[in-house]
Amino acid sequence: MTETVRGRVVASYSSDSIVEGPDGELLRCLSKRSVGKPYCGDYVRWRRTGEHEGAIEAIEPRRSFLARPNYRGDLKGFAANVDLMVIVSAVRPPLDPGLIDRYLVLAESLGLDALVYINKIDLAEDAEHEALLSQLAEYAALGYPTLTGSTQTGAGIEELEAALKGRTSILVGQSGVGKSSLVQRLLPDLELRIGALSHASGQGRHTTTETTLYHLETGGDLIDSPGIRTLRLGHLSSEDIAQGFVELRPYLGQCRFADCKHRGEPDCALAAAYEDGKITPRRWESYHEVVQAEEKDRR
Ligand SMILES: Nc1nc2c(ncn2[C@@H]2O[C@H](COP(=O)(O)OP(=O)(O)OP(=O)(O)O)[C@@H](O)[C@H]2O)c(=O)[nH]1
Ligand SMILES: [Mg+2]
Ligand SMILES: [Zn+2]
Repeated sequence: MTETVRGRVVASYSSDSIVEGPDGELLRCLSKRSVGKPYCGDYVRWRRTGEHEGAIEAIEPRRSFLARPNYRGDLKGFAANVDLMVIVSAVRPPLDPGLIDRYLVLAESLGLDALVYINKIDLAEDAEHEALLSQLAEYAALGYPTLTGSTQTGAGIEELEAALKGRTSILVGQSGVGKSSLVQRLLPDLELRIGALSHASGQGRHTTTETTLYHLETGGDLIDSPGIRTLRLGHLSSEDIAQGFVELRPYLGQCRFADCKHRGEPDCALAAAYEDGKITPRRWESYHEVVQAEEKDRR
């Protein structure tokens, strides 16, 4: 039998995956059930079975694994070996700070870096622009890098490219915010690669339906993912969620009651921190919203 070769999964479908071989060849690969399901970004060992066809024999250990519950509450993976989560919002559809907070919780739970990006800045009038900048300032104050840009004017693209350099990043966010447009802007030869992918997968491309990995000229990899409306976090404990609001971290475990829900109990360290202005009213409310929504989901 031929030896196995190392490759990276650039897209994963229900029954097969597209694996990129050492010379850039794209192969349609099946994997044995015993191997487990490969996800976009996975490093795998594969064996050739035909022209542009192979079999995945093993999945290498992951340095990160991104998953979220689906509408039924089942945890579904969507990407692996990611370093940076780029949370993309836009001037239109309007910014959803609650969704950004949820993505930050997910990134923190996985130990990923996060960057908050606002696209379509060309559509913002002066007053709107000011409002967006102050919303971004809230995230910058927490230590998250923030950027604004436009795929139309090219504003912010160089800064984004610099942030993506040399690591694997994933673009996440609502549908229509411009994730795929950002990929297109960053990759001049994209049509070519998408053409090759569509051919290999036998699927056309109109909307983003599959999570797909692209190589940047700067040496990094960029994963485009389909937009979502809500991000459920039912797989995380309320402790995980609190950890995901980074400004609350210094006060966790300091309440009088070990099982404090931080909803008006006496000597609540988090409520005291809030009274002290350590967390903004919007984030404090957002924190409670996330915890309560996920408690309801788990019931
Ligand atoms: N004005 C303006 N429009 C933009 C910009 N970036 C993208 N768009 C438009 O926004 C629409 C959605 O862009 P996409 O890149 O498909 O959005 P997406 O986030 O990939 O959406 P999904 O794949 O559904 O998640 C398209 O019509 C783009 O032309 C921008 O910077 N400015
Ligand atoms: Mg898209
Ligand atoms: Zn408390």
